[in-house]
Amino acid sequence: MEKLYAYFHVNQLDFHPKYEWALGNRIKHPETTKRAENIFKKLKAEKWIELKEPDNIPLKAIRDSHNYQLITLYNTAMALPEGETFYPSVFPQRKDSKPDPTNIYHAGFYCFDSGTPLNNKTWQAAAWSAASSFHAAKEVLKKGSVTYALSRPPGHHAARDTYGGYCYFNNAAIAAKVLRPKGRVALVDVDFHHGNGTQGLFYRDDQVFVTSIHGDPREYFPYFCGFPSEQGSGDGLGYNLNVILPTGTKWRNYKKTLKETVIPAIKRFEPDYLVLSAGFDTYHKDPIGRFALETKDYELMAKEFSALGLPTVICQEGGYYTPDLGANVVSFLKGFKGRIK
Ligand code: OKP
Ligand code: ZN
Repeated sequence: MEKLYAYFHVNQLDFHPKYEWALGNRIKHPETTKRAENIFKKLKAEKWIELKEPDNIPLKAIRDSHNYQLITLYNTAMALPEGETFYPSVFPQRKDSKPDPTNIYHAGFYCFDSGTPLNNKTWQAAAWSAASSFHAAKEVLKKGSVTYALSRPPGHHAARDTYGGYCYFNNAAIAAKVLRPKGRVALVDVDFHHGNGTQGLFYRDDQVFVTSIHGDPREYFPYFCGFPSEQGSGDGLGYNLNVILPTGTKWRNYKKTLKETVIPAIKRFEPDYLVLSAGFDTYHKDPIGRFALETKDYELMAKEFSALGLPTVICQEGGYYTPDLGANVVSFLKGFKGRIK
């Protein structure tokens, strides 16, 4: 059997978000480097997985998904003194504001939450995270295989012009845009949270079908979107599918939704490629997500996607119960064994 390629660069570890707010309490930031380290360690122990260091990402590939103001802002953050972190505290209404992305104090214009800090290493980590998914997609384009990107920091909340939800560059969208010129792409988001950034990036696109399964946005982050009524617009109408599952959902019901709703919708779209936004904050022990999946369920979930028989890029998103994160990722990747070439 050939090996499953997993992409990761050590520079992704240089960024350390410090804290975020939870009901007025300053809590340790959940998106730690320990997450990636735990995944890396577990991948390394699997003989059938080959770790690959990605090349740099061309700026063009970032610009395909993000505008120059957002890119400029991260550049501005690079000039912050070592150890200094910027948390926006002013979030203007978008109408009539005159933001300047070379001024770090204007970051709130481009940001939609208070848990996604900027410092002089944000660009580096986010760009190498994007490089991991970019090169994972390039490999799939070349070989028609299945690859995994250990994309940390995650990406699915980042839109063309905004960041938030621990996300800076939309890694999965960047992967999808590598594949898009060669065929139709189904992008499936199984993170506990709605992939608002991804939805926005492809909302008017009929060549990329975006579907997300998540907790109720009336109760959980990102709160204001992710509803089934959001179905795309213009050419993209009918190419966006949001599915909300109840708090506490276990594999039995998750599977039912996959089999009855999500997989049939993917098949109707007749995609040539599959991109997965693979979040593991659906885990029963996750401190942020509120579903109740177990380690073995991730392999079963992956088998449902693997059965589609599509060239596939798997991008890491959330998952905050660090001790079991690597095991959950390996379980998921096992579902694709036998599809590796
Ligand atoms: C990122 B991803 C908890 C607050 C939650 C934002 C959650 C971001 C999730 N105290 N804040 O995994 O989709
Ligand atoms: Zn999440």
